[in-house]
Amino acid sequence: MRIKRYVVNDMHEAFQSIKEDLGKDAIILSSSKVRAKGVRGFLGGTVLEVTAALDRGEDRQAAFLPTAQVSQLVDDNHRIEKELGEVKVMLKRILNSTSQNDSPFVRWKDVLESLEINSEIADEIIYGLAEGAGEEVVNDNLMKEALKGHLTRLFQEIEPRASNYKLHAFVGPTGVGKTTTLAKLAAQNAFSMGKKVGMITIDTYRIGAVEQLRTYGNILGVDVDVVMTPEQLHEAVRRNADKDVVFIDTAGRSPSDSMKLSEVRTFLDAVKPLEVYLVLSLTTKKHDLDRIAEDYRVLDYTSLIFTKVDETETYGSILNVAYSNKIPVAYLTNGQDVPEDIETAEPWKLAELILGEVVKDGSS
Ligand SMILES: Nc1nc2c(ncn2[C@@H]2O[C@H](COP(=O)(O)OP(=O)(O)OP(=O)(O)O)[C@@H](O)[C@H]2O)c(=O)[nH]1
Ligand SMILES: [Mg+2]
Repeated sequence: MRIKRYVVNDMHEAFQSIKEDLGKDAIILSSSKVRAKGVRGFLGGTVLEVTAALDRGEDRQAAFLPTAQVSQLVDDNHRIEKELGEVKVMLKRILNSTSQNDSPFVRWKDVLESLEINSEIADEIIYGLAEGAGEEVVNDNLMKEALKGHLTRLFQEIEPRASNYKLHAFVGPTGVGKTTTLAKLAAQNAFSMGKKVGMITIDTYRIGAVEQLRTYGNILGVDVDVVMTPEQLHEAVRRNADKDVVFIDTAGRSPSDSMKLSEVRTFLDAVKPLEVYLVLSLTTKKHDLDRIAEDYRVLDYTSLIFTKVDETETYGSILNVAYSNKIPVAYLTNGQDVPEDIETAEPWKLAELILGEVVKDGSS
C-alpha cells in the first residue's frame, strides 16, 4: 500500500493531485484543516491536509486487515503528536525564560496582560501566534494584524436565534446597569424597530426599583407588570402574548448568595425559553468578574452585556469572561443616556476595543 500526504487548498485540488499521482483506485484515509505555513498561517489562513492510499495488488489482503502499514501510520501519528507536545513545552519554556525577554512574543504577552487579559489566555494567544509564525520573522505590524484576527476569532458570534426569542431577562450583580440597559433596548425595539414591547419586573426587593422601571415605561408608553412569584411571572408573560418582545428585569443579587440566585432561577424556569443576559460592569475588578460569571452559571445565561465601557480604559475582562465561559457578547453600553448609549458587540469590534491604542499607534 502506498500512503501519501497532500497539502492543498481544497478537496477539488486534492482529488486532482491524488488521481494524477496514485490513480483512480486511490482512497482517502483522512482529511483535516491545518494552519497554513508562513505569513498566511500566522494571519489565520488554513489549508487542507489529505492522506490518501493506493492498495496495490500484492498487498490487497492487507488493506482489509490491521496491517503493518496501518499500524505504522498510527505509530507515526502518535510520534508526531508527542513531538508536537514536546515542542509546545519547549516553546513555553523559551517564552517564560527571563533570558529571552527580548523575544517579540514575550514582549507582546506583557502587552496583553497589561490590557487585563488573564495570563493563561494571553499564553494561549501567544503560543498560537508563535506556532503559526514558525521560522517567520515577526515584526510589530504583522503582530498587530495577527493579534486582531486572533482575538476576533476567540469571540463567539451572537447567534441570530437570540433576537428571535420573545422573552429577554436581565440578571447580574447590584448596580451594574441592568434596568438602564433594559430601558435602552426596550426603547430601541419600540421606536426604531416599531415592535410591540412589554416590560415585567421581579425586582420588588429594592425600594424604588419598581418606580424606576415604571418611569421608563411611562416615557416609552409601555405597561410594566410587577410580579412577586414564578406563577405570577408565568401569568404576566401570558398577558403579554400580543407583544413582539418582552423584557424581564430582576433584582441585583450578591452572587455569593446562592440561595437568592436559585430563587431567581425558579422565576426564569417558569417562563422558558428565553434569552438570559448576564449584565456585568467593566468597573468591576477582573478577578471578581471571573468569579461572578462562574457563580451565575446556575442561571444558564445565554449571552453577556458589558456596561460602563465609558468608565474604564482596559477591556481585557471582556475576553476573559466570554472566552472562559464560551458565551457570546451581545451588547456594550457606554453611558447613562437612554436609549443611545448602547451598541451591538461584534467580535471584530470587541477585538479592536480590547487592543485599542496598542494596535493603533504601536505602543508596545
Ligand atoms: N457610566 C455609565 N453608567 C451606567 C451605564 N449603565 C448604567 N449606568 C448607571 O449605573 C447606575 C445603576 O444602574 P441601574 O440600571 O439602576 O443598575 P441595576 O443593575 O438595575 O441596579 P439594581 O437593580 O440595584 O441591581 C445608574 O446610575 C445608571 O445610570 C453605563 O454604560 N455607563
Ligand atoms: Mg435594577
